[in-house]
Amino acid sequence: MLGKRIILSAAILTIGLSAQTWAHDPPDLLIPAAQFPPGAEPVIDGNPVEWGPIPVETYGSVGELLYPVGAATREGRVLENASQGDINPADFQIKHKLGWSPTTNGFYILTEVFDDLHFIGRPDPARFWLDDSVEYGLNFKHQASEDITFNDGDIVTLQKYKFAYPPLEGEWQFYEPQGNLPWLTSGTKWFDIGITFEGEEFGESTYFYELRIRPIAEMPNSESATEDQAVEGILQEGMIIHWGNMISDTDEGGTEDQKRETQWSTSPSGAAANGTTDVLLSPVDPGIEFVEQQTAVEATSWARVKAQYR
Ligand SMILES: [Ca+2]
Ligand SMILES: [Ca+2]
Ligand SMILES: [Ca+2]
Repeated sequence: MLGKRIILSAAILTIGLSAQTWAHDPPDLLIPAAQFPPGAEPVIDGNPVEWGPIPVETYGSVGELLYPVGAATREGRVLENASQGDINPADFQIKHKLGWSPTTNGFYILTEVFDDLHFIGRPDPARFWLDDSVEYGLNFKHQASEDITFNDGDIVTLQKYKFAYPPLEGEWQFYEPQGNLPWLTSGTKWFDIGITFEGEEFGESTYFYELRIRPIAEMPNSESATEDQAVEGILQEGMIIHWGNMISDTDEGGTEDQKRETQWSTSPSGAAANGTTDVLLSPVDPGIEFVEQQTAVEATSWARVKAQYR
């Protein structure tokens, strides 16, 4: 408990010192989310077909633009002195695309991760961050870091959605601050994720993480929070929300100290998916030829892949 308190104090100090720069991080970045017209919203199955026509240059971010964050940047680590874009594409590549829909009130994410070795082998299944994993945060209220509330017993305004896949002893989805609410899990009204891969499941591969998140503007940070206590945030065109993300690469492990070689975010303060990157909810882009629906063949084969891991 003492250790936890010390860490917490250090975190508060850090936030206090850098509040200005953390308000919207990085301050000059605004990522537009493509608006899906009705009927063109992605089916959450890990099949990225709906995302094909959406240019990542406009509606997303790629490895060369991301910042090294988290444990990998600590003293003595490979990335200690790395800066934006210092990613080795032979080791790890990341592509994020963002979308949204006023019809479903959904915020959509597709993250494509190439990895020379997809590794799942942490000693404790709960410590997902030691394995290849993806983490996202959403702060609907678009708050500066110092205004986000995330403490026990508080009203929380940041939700985090974290995954390490495939499951280890059944564990693969992790939510913060509340991870054990039966109404707040994948496949509910509040969010859904579909994950697939091409290549070797535990080798060289590209994983596709496809998410739909229905924003929770605020809710009690309590193990007994009920669904009707969650205040839904309504997405509107022209609105800016805060998105957080951190994608981790581990290529070897099996011990408590296994290496997270690289961890990348759209924001220098994005460790643990802190939600500080500005995302603009764009109008429908007439230049995009949206995929109205998947073909039946595609839907069937991808659904089967997904079902193996449910
Ligand atoms: Ca899909
Ligand atoms: Ca790697
Ligand atoms: Ca890896």
